[in-house]
Amino acid sequence: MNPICELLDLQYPILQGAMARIADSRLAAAVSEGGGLGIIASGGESAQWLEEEIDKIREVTKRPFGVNLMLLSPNLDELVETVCKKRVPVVTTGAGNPGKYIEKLKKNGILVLPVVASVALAIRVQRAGADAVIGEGMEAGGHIGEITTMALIPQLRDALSIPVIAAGGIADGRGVVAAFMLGASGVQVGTRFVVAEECTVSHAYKEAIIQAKDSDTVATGRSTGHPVRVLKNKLSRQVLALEKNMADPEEIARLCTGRLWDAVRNGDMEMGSVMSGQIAGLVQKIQPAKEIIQEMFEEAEEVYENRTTFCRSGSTVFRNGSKSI
Ligand code: TUI
Repeated sequence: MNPICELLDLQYPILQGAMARIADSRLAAAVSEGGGLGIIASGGESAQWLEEEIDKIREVTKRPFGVNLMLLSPNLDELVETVCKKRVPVVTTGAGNPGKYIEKLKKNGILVLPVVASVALAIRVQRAGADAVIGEGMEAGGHIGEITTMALIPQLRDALSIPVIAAGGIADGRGVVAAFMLGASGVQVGTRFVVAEECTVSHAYKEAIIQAKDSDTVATGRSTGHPVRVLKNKLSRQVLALEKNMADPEEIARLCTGRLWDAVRNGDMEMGSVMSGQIAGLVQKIQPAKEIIQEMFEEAEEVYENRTTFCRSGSTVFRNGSKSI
């Protein structure tokens, strides 16, 4: 049995990325009902909003779900209280070191899966009692670290005894197989779930992801210490120009305030912050979340069966598959 399916009681070892302002109970419920782990993103939201979303997901699914705590949230203590009070099954964390909250969460019977962007932080959270880590490469959308998924996952695997889930650049069966070959026991997918039928973002946001090519994202905000991957547009060009001129980070922060909301709810694709991973170029159509999950894992099986041999004479492990060259 897969260790992530076992730990989280899932049909498929897939987590839905906790996208701030995007991942609400409607998307999370659809992913959980589809056999993965749906996650409600609390970044930018009030404790009351979170409480209502937890109630809503419990009304529509009996399957496990998670809540993400964005560690830069100004109301973080309140959000921690809420997840403990509501006894959510799983918490993921992002954008910081969750060390000091892990004990409290564990005492409330919550499984804790921090998102990490480096081996150093992963070792610290394992020591603090994390149940697994989500290693997120810089191909991912939103707030990112510096290391790619390809380089990060095997290094996490070697450094840790807890399971590793791979995130960043995964949107189809090939990505799933690649992640597992690097040592991951599960995957987390964000960008492809933005275009799920059940995702409540503006239609313009979904369309922008579907239209995007491989080179259409850029990381802005490196100078502020909080790099964020977004689709290139007028806002990203303005931010990069300010950064090039060594503008005051306060000025950049002011320019970006409320921009994610503008993209997500108002469909502003020019001056909104359209967070997206580099894999957007692979995302082709709007589909129900359940279909996305099934398609990814059916493809993963097929890709694994038909893998190309790398050994001239053919080893017993890496035989020629029917489609190999
Ligand atoms: O957190 C994310 N992705 C996000 S959060 C977000 S909301 C936001 N908006 C504007 C600015 C900042 C955040 C949008 N997307 N992914 C998980 C993640 N965590 N990626 C990278 C990290 C990370 C980076 C550095 C985690 C820890 C870290 O260092 C912590 C430390 O203290 O060592």
